[in-house]
Amino acid sequence: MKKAFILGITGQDGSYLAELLLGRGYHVHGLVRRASMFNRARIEHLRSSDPERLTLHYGELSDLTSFRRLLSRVQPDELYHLAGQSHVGLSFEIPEATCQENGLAALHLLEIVRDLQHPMRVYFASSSEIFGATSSFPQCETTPLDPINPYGCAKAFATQIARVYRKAHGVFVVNGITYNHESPRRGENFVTRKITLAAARLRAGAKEPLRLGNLDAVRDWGYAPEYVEGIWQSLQAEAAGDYVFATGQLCSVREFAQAAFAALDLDIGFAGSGVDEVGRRLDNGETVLRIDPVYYRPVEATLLVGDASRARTILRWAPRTVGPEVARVMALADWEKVRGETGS
Ligand code: G4F
Repeated sequence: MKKAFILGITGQDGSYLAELLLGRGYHVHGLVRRASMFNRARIEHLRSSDPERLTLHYGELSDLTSFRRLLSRVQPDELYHLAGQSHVGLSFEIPEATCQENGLAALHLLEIVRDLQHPMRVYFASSSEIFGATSSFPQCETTPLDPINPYGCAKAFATQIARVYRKAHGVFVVNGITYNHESPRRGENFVTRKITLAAARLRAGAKEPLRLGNLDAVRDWGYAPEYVEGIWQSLQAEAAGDYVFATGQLCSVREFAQAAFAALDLDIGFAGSGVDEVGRRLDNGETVLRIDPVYYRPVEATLLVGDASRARTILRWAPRTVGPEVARVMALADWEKVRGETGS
């Protein structure tokens, strides 16, 4: 039985990946942080359905000696490094922690893997944010790195150091350069989930308008369960390499919001501009969306849109759910959740 180790198993991608691996007969190990509150909602169903093949270990990647001991005991065939501070906006507030968790931690991990006798394949969760201010559209694996926020800088460092370990030390390490990928399991402080939850609550009768930052920001939004398929496939390939995982299509925050509201039969129109822009229901004129500059970022990435040709050719991976359709799937899931909670 193949063994996989997932760092970040309690997150959106980690939980979908654990499901996929268990479905493929793996024994899955995951590292979880000791905290006063449980944060395992996304994998609770797996813990009860597959207790023999899912093993959780308390630990921290920063506790290097313990983590090294754990890895040499478990001896996984595949190691997925999906952990870290994942909020770009927050990285302006906590840049040092972000760079520790998203940059230096990858180097620590590679050093451990390099020393271990047991060979393992490593996946590193890189990000479109490594391209930040690029003027190349769409971006691919060879697009020069040009990050513009602490999060992107940390991911750029880790991506490049992984390339160094691949070339210099022969470590089988893959950089998955993923563009935004969302799902009903997305954290509530990311714009997509914030929108779909607000739409569901509005439909259930809530009156408080949704407050967002830059509605003109555009992203290449895909569907997380499809991205973990590519992540797994990338470690099954003959050779290690970098892969862009993206839809190749752009959608603005405004368009995403419109699609989410429309999925719940709430048509909204926009009026005004800048901080005075508002979203109103077309049927009754009610204001359901306002701008709050607190959510503006000091700098915004340019047009991050990915070319996934390499993943398509080598891994036979292709996204199926794109932008507005992702919004629809998430809004319907949140509506079910809110309906259950409120009895609507
Ligand atoms: O949902 P976001 O916070 O995602 P962002 O910054 O693109 O980062 C996500 O995708 C990256 C690429 O895959 C990952 F590396 C990263 O870990 C994370 O998963 O923001 C998306 C856009 C931004 O332009 C932001 O300015 O939405 C804009 N936005 C507008 N109003 C908002 C809001 N973002 C948030 N979080 N909250 C708002 O109210």
